[in-house]
Amino acid sequence: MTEIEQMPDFRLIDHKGYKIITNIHSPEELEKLEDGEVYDDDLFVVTYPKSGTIWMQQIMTLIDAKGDLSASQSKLTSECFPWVELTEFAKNFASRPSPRLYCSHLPWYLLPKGLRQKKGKIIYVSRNPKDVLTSYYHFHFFANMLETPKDFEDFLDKFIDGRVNGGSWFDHIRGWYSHKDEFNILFLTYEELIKDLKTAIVKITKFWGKDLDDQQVNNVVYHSTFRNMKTNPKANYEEIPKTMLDQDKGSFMRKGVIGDWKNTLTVAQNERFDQVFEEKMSDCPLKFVWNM
Ligand code: PPS
Repeated sequence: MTEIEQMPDFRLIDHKGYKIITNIHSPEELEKLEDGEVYDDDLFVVTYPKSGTIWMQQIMTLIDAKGDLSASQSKLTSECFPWVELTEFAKNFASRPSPRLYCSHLPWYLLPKGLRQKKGKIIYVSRNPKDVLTSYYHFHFFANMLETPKDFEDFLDKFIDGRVNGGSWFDHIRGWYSHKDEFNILFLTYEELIKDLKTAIVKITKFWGKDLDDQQVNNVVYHSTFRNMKTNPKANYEEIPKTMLDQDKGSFMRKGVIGDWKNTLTVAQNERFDQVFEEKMSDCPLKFVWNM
């Protein structure tokens, strides 16, 4: 059987106003996940796609190992720190041993309801949406479960309308931000991690309630820089099968900078994005860093 014949049928479908992918997500399992029991030592990192998820997976795994890279090398990052919405993990939510670490792209209303009683902790990481859009566009050529865009204009339409895995960036961030007081949540931005990784790591460590000395924090910083993650097969997902990610066509660790959108959006596309941003976000107090 060829690679193509083995490829599962990946289709974007709607689940309660959010977009998921057939064969990796299941509406039935997501429905059950909402009622899953939450424990105080559960920790979720929540992001819209391309906002720094695998970066946070690496940072959190290293904080947990007090900066010891070898402790985080024995298993795939996706096993230590899985996406809760993937069917195999959503199904086993109740039986996973504590303390449970998950990442998720789900909107606020699809994660287990217990989180809304401030049980467990959430770290929400956002990124300026022009860089999210740019990163996501490139990722669609690399990830086989996502439809290859016709061109950037086509992808821009889909992103603005929320016709992508993860749904609307605007709804995602607005939803999480407006419901923040219901959760035990720390908001961080990709840009603050870029600008001062150590300060961000110390903030995360405190929020999580971990106790690391300065050398251990420095080790976490060192092993989670873009350069070091890019050459670490465990951190950059080189081991994911080709049916999911075609390593010849791209990389999770692409550029890792602020402002790459300038190399992709035309002047007209940028003006259109600014107009949509203004319409959808003018009443939201969150501020974004667009350039370094
Ligand atoms: S996904 O598919 O949603 O899990 O993708 P996600 O991990 O959220 O986002 C991938 C982008 O994060 C960048 N990245 C980093 N930037 C700086 N430093 C480090 N250490 C780092 N790790 C990951 C990665 O390069 C992707 O952004 P782009 O702009 O495509 O480079």
